[in-house]
Amino acid sequence: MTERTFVMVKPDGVQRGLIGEIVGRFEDRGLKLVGAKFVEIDRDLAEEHYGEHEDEPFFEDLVDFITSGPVMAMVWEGQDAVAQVRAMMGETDPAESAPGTVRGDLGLDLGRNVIHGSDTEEGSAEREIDLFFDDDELVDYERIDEQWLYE
Ligand code: D4T
Repeated sequence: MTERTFVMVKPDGVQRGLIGEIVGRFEDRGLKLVGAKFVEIDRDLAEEHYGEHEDEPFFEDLVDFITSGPVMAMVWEGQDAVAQVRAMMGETDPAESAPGTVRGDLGLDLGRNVIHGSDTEEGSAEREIDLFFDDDELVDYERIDEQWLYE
């Protein structure tokens, strides 16, 4: 099923110059970029985005980190995009992530895990896309390789 997912290169990924590497992986896979913005997240947005973790001991550090510098926020579209992006990202902890995944190739530490992608829970991707993007910031278009990507 064609769906959209929210992806963010976190401040560590931006500072380490990994935006191009990460975008390239999703492009090569055949996913389609339908929205992108390079922004600094304010505390309110960060707290809302990570609301499910507000009672966790790591919550304050997490909000500090995600607001510490610019992030690259994106929406990617494709067949099973949510699950495919999660698989390509690796585990939450880079140390437990398989080589070949973004975190398994590009990270070492749980608190600096380079990338965020919506989880597969029903409605998560839509909620996050709405949090970061207005409808008119998302683009409908066809990529010329679509007939070679999908049967
Ligand atoms: P995000 O949401 O950042 O893409 O990560 P995940 O979806 O893979 O994992 P998560 O929501 O469980 O964790 C959010 C964020 O919190 C950091 N974290 C997590 C942390 O600093 N200490 C911890 O013990 C955990 C579980 C890392 C990712």
